[in-house]
Amino acid sequence: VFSAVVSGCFGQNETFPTWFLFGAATAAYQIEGGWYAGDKGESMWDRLLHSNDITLDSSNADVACDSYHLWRRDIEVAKELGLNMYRFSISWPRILPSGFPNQVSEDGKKYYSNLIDGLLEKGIQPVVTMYHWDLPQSLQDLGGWANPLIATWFGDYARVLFTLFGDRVKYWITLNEPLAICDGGYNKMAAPFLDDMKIGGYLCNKHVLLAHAAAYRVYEKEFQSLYYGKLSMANVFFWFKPEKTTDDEATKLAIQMWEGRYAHPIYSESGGWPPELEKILAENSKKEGYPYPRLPPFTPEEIEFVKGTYDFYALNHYTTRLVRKVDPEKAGSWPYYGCKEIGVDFVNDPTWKTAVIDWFAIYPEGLREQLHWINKTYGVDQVMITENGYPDLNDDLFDVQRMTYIKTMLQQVLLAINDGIHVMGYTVWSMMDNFEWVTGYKTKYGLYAVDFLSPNLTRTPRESARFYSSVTKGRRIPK
Ligand code: BGP
Repeated sequence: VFSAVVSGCFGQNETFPTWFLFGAATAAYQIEGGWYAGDKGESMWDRLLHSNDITLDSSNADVACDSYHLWRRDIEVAKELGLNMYRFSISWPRILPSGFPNQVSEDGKKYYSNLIDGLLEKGIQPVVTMYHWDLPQSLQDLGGWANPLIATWFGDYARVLFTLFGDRVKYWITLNEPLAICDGGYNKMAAPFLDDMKIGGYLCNKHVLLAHAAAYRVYEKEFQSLYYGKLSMANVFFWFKPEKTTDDEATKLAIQMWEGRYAHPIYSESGGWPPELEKILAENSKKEGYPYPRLPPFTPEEIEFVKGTYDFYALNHYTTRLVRKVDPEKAGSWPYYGCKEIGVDFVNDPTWKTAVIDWFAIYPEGLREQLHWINKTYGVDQVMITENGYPDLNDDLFDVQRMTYIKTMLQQVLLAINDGIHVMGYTVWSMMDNFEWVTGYKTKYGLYAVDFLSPNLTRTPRESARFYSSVTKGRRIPK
């Protein structure tokens, strides 16, 4: 209250509120290794990379950061950073080797239980992602995210997790980035690496939403009154701005295509697909002679089932792009399928700097603008930034650009809080270098560098880690 009064009377508050969560994130397949340890089942990423050479450095994540063995060191790292929250994911096939709850792995149970207890002992809240892309291969063999039964399978898996860990985990992220699961997985960018966006990808769109909702409803009905946890699905979005005023309408549509498709069914008052987008996509499939609309319609019961399944908005934010309206025929198809559907291209503002990856524009104000958009559009009063980070290709410990990126993003978070948006926390991707999907170990995002050639995969703090720990300790951004 005192800080609110001070900020109200004397301008901007420069410290983060006492309840604010400072975190860093990782994901099971990217760090754990131990791909065949204990009785773990095979995941679709295991299968994909054991049988194809598709990563930039021909690598896979059989060992990765070996967090399966080195989890105690990971907890120390989180502590050194002064985190009060660590976001990690549970590997579905490590807990349920067959994909189904007929057999719960003792080994998997012990592994995550130890990790959660170890974090809590150090005063660090676990924020647990239930699915960060490593689907049991057994379920992929049954059609994976294109099979409507996956909503039930995911609900059953969720029940196992809530039963095992619900007494200790208060923040759950059901799915990480449905956009990457569907638009990536069915557009040859991620496992299962299919080229089937127009049918499989859009089926996936509906099923991820139903699966998320199934997990949310299980918690609501069977666990909420016991554990009082908070759940959400983490959406990844570029923030979009028009290149010129003539691109305003195209930008609104782009926001619907990449943000609304996954958010409108959950957060809007009406529920269901964003109407304008649904119409355009249905016309596109008609034009091609496909008898069904691209976005599979929800029944009225499904709309109600999905609507309102959130306790906060979980946002993975990395960058901002300018939208240019173009002829759909001439639109590019990168980074995600969809540009051709709605007739847009993405461009960089020439005044913005970029990271090593040329599409990764640095425009920190975009984060605050996106937080305002979410708040205004959906009236959500709590948002957690579940990922934000800076890619680089070199191993340098003196990572000034990453440090500056995090600093300027945190400044925007503080401004948003001062604007009255309840930002619950901020999470750096990533706590340490790891296996970055199709770029293998080439792209570095870590606050800590990992020496992948050393026998004990040494974790060493970068300059950005020192900076971030000074923020977490002082709860303010050093000048
Ligand atoms: C997010 C994913 C993370 C991580 C990060 C960096 O979208 O949730 O798992 O990989 O992006 O992505 P990339 O390695 O594709 O640059």
